[in-house]
Amino acid sequence: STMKPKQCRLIGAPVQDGAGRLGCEMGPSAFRTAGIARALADLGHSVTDLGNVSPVPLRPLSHGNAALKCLPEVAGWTAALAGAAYEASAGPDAMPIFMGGDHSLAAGTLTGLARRASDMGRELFVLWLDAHTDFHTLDSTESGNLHGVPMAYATGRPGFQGYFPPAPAHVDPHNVCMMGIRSVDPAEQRALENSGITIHDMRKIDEFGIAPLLRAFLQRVADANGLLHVSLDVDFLDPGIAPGVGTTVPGGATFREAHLIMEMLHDTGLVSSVDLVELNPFLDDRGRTAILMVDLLASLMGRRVLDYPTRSF
Ligand code: 4U7
Ligand code: MN
Ligand code: MN
Ligand code: MN
Repeated sequence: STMKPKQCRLIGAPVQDGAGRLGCEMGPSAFRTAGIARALADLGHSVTDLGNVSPVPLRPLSHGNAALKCLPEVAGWTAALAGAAYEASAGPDAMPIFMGGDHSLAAGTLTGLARRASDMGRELFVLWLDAHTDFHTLDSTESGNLHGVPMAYATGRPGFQGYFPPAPAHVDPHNVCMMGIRSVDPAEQRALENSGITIHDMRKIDEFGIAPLLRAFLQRVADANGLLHVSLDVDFLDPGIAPGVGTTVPGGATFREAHLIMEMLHDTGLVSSVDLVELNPFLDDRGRTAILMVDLLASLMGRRVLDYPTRSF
C-alpha cells in the first residue's frame, strides 16, 4: 500500500435498538469472523481491537412522538459512542473503525469525531454512503426507527435537546456529501433542500458517474485540510451483492462502483475514521455481506489489484 501505516482501532458497537428488526447486534462479531483485523494487518497497518462499547445506563424518557422506539436505549448508546469516538481518534495516525451495529451509532461517532476535529483546529467532513439520508428529527420520523435520525442530530437540527445527550460538537452540513441516495421521506426532503448538504442520488451517479462527483468533494476536503469520516451503510450497496441488511432498496451501488470509491479514497490519504453499519448477519447469506464490507475496507486502506504508480485523485 502507498498509504502511510495507520493505527487502526477496531471498536464494536453492537447497537440494534435503532433498527426496525433484530440482528445488528451480531454485526461486530461477523466483522471479526470475516477477518477484519487480519485484512488490515496484511496491509501493513497496526491493528488494535478495543472490544465492544457498552451503552451508558438508561434514563426514562417520554416524547410526544408515540412512534419512537427505544429512545432511552439509543440516547444511552449515543453518549457512550461519542466518548469512545473522541478517545479513539486521538493521535496523528489514528484510524478508528466503528463496527456496527445499526446506523443510529453515527449520532455518537459523528459528534465525538467533530469534537476531536475542533480540538485539532481542523474541520470534519463526512462522506455518507447510504440509500437513505437519515435526516429525520425525533418529531418527523414516522417509522420511529432511530437509525433514521443520526445525520439530523449530528448537524444540529432542533428537537433532540433533552432527549439525546447534548452533542459534544456538530458537523457542518456544508461538509457532508451523500452518495447512493434512493429513498428519502417527504419530511427529510423538505429539510434537506436548504440544509447545505451535497446529495448525489442514484440518478446523478447514473448520469455523471462516481468519479467526477467524488473527486469534486475530495478536492474540497483537501483544500480545507479537513479530516474525512466515511459512514458506510450496507444498504448503499445493491441488495444483489449485499443481502445482509434489514432495509434493502433496489438499485444500489455495484461492486465496481463501491470499490472505485474506496480506491479513490485510498489514493487521497484523507480518510481518518470509518463507520461500517447496518450489517445484519441473521439476514446474510453465508457471511458474504460481511466479507464484502471487509473487502471494501481493505480497498480503502490500500489493497489494490495492480501496483499502479500512485495516482493523485
Ligand atoms: B438507515 C426510513 F421510512 N427513512 O425513517 C425511516 F424509509 O440507517 C428509513 O439508512 C431509515 O438504514 C433507514 O424509517 C435508516 C424509511
Ligand atoms: Mn443509514
Ligand atoms: Mn440506509
Ligand atoms: Mn458551512
